[in-house]
Amino acid sequence: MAAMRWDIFCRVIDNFGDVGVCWRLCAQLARRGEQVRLWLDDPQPLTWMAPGALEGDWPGIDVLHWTTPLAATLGNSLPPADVWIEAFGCEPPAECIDALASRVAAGQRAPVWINLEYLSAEPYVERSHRLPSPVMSGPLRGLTKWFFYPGFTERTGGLLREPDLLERQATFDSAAWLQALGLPPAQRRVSLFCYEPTTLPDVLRQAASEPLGTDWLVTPGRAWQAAQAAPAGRLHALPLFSQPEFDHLLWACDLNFVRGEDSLVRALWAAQPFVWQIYPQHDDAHHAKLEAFLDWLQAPASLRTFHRAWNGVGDQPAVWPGPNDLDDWRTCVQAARARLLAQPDLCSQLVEFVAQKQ
Ligand code: TRH
Repeated sequence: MAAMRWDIFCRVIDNFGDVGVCWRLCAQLARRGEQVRLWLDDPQPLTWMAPGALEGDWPGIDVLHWTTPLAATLGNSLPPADVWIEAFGCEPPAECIDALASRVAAGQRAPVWINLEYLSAEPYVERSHRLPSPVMSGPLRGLTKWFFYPGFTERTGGLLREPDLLERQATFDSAAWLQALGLPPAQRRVSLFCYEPTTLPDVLRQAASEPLGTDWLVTPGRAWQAAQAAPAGRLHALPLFSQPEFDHLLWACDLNFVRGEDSLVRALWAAQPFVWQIYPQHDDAHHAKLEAFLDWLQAPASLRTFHRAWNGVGDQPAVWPGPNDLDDWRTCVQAARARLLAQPDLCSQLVEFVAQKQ
């Protein structure tokens, strides 16, 4: 199949997940020889997540600053794309919509237009994946967008996974990596990437009271600030890592606390025990999303209870895992990962879907 030109539109709502997911997709498409333009309203996180991205050091990827209004050099003047991906339902820039409307009116073909949705294990994902969404109003009325849902089962769009992931993991030397960071050897090493779980102070205290001792490797920003509010035990402040280095962190720890969307997927690939803090929604819609994920994960009781407490659901306290619990959690994650590895990855499925719709 000939290489295509992809426009990926991303508006940052908050945090790093929007950029993180879009960048990963861009990198994987570019590795397959595709030409990608990533439209970002806030490109700053790429300075640490993907060094060189803003300087044009990544072959096949152009990062474009999506301002409102759009700079005169963008919009109409760029060669048309074969595919439009609007990430998480963001509308493409008005200037791009108008330019496309003129091209369509002149008889040119419209790009395959995909709405790449948020990740969830809830049943609606299988029902909605690949459904058409007719454009009912505006200059592009009459065109069709397509829903594309990431997910954990075969009837979804799958998860982002690099083709060389297993190879990278197999050759990773965690001792050398930790030493290079200047981190001391530890009995139990735990990474912390979270929002502000109310139970965090209690969890830190429980871990600190154990004879084994726990070293917490804490990511900058919200996690570090939350841990600082009630510090207990050995806390190490981490720098902001590039995405590949963030993977190394997860591979080097005995237990990972992750959050949002993209780091959850990375924790699954890391195959170490993990606890997920789900992105909170105002109407508590995230409670059902959490339960659906725990069901899919086939989480043992101790892992379910910990997740609920960590996410402020119900009234049972978080109980710091003993060695047997951690073994159970690891077995569960490894089985889940094996199920996922048997499914095609998101980028491959997306390319195939686009080819069908052209
Ligand atoms: O930052 P997040 O909380 O993002 C969230 C979620 O995506 C959520 O679903 C969405 O609605 C909200 O943003 C707007 O967590 P997430 O998804 O794990 O994204 C973090 C990204 O940052 C991920 O790609 C990993 C990356 N990262 C690094 O590359 N280096 C680092 O040092 C750290 C801490 C993160």
